[in-house]
Amino acid sequence: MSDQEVLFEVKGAVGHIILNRPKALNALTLPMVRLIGPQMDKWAGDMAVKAVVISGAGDRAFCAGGDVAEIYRRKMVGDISLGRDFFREEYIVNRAIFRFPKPWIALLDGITMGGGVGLSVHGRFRIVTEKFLFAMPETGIGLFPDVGGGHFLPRLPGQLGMYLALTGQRLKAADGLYCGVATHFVSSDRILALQQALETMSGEGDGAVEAVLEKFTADAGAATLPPHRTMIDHHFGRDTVDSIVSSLAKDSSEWAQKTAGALARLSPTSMKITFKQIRDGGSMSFEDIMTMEYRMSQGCMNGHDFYEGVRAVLIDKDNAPKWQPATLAEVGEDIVARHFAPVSNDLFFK
Ligand code: QUE
Repeated sequence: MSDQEVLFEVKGAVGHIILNRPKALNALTLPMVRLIGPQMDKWAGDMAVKAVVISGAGDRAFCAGGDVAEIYRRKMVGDISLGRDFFREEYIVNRAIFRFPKPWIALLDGITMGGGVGLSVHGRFRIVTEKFLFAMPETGIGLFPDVGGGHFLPRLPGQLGMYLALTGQRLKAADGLYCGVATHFVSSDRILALQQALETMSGEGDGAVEAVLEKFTADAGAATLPPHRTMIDHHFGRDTVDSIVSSLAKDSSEWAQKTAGALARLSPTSMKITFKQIRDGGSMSFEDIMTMEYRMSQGCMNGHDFYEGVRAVLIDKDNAPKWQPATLAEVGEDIVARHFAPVSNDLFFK
């Protein structure tokens, strides 16, 4: 197997992108981003390529997220350039996927979190299997659900997006389909045959892909979220993070208490900036959202909780981050506003 971090191959009608860091759960690096962007431009203009299929090497993950541990390690030796460049170039690729002129088909046969969601959810087809495990877990590392989370999350039904954004809740296939982050279920042992069928498909456009997929889709089983949906919409539809938390605290149900307990472990700053991102993103264009998210990313790079969160979850693995500020009450409007202020190298799209 090649040791390139991303593999590209045209087979029949399909341009394949294979994320190839299986030992790191295919976590996305800046070199990978710099390979994917230009290849997308080539395939957008290549008549022979009717669709792009993106998948992950190995049997565990599509993509576990951005390689935030590397951003941390560089920062610790005084190099802040990766924290400046990675998010910017990653978001440019997220936007290119959102605007890609041909069917974008993500094969989500494993862990799909953070940056991996950004490589899939903005395309038309998100195929999931029984190994699919989704999350936007960034509030647990002092970040926020970026890569266009400000676009897709507020557009999910009811308050599901705010719930997933704030809690980082993990979803399996059936719940992914229920929320709308996934579009089709295919059994993992049929993924290779699906790829071959796409390579030999006749016609082009979404309709041709749909005709192939029809022959492979299966039942994902029952979702677990529907029984909690009324509570999700009730609690997560409130006007502030503080009122979401106090609303959950007053609800003695097991689900509400478990959810309140989960929120109590997450970065208070991340929760407050995420709330504004998801509420504001519901009425913004994709491009304006990416400008906002780039500002937010740089706010996090200039703060405390991101480095502490990465340390606790990915470096030392003690899972005991010491957030600063430590409580929601201490996160004032000034701190939130600082994450939405223009930056000197703002990311703008034409
Ligand atoms: C939040 C995140 C990430 C995370 C855990 C979080 C993330 C990320 C990884 C990750 C996991 C396994 C790896 C790796 C990275 O974990 O973005 O290299 O092998 O990439 O709670 O945002």
